[in-house]
Amino acid sequence: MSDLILHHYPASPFAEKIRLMMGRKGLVWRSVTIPMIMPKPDLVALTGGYRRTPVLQIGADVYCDTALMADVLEQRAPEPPAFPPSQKGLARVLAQWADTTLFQTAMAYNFQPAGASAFFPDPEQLKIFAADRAAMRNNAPRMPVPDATAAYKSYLRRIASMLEHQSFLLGEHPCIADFSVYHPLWFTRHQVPVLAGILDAVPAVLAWMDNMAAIGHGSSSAMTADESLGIAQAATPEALPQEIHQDDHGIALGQAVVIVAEAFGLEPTEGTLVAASRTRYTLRREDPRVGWVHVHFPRVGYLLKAT
Ligand SMILES: N[C@@H](CCC(=O)N[C@@H](CS)C(=O)NCC(=O)O)C(=O)O
Repeated sequence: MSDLILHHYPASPFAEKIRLMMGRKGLVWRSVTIPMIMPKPDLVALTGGYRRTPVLQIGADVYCDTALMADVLEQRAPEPPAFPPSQKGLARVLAQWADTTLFQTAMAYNFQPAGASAFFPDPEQLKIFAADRAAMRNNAPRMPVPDATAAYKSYLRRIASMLEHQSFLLGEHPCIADFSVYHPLWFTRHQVPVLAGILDAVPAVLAWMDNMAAIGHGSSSAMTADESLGIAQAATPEALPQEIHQDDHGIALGQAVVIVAEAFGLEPTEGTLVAASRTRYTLRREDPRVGWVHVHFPRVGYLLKAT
């Protein structure tokens, strides 16, 4: 079986979600450190444009977005399950709320001036980072800090109330909702500890965070970007599963397409559409440094267009 190769950097909250999911499943994985800001030439050689963090590579298959990576990990290592059988829909909806609304609110709080200068003590570095993220948001302003603070406090109380009678958000075991809700809070607690006092009002959340942190990251070993590109070059994409082709766009398989995230990080990925299942799109593309690869995106959160 090909190695799981995670392209990420230590301070990435979404990467922390996947690192913990791999820990929960006791997986062994390879770790490629990528830059926090553009340019990311090695990553983009694999994805064809997509630049967000993390990206999961398995041979010549490249998986974009942690929602899709969670499904891939579940298929590869079904035990223990990350999707509670009786609450799959609820778990996905809660995870999606956390990956969007909770994440954006928490990051607006985390990157208020005190957090930003603690995270980037060098003002020049902070300026470069802020410009990169502003471009990713198409220069839309972040939520004002007082509004983000108020909303974050409300969300933390809601999370605390879910933990009143159970150890994890939807029961006695961590599921996809826990991993998604955890990562923005992890950033507050561990990356901008100067702002972590906001968590003191919700001790049940802090105790749950301790339990989440105790899951660990499984077993990883470092790999260079060049090595990972060589692995893609030497591999052949996995055969696509025989799933029903769901055409919602009037685009046939074999057509040239472009996929762009719905919001935040709008770098397009171009290729040939080779699969459009109920849950994901797959593009086939060739790059001089990696040969032919399949790049997979979830449907939710991404726009598909014919070129
Ligand atoms: N919906 C995406 C969101 C990923 C995301 O926004 N990641 C942040 C970092 S945690 C990012 O890409 N920031 C810019 C960068 O790393 O270049 C996912 O679930 O993977």
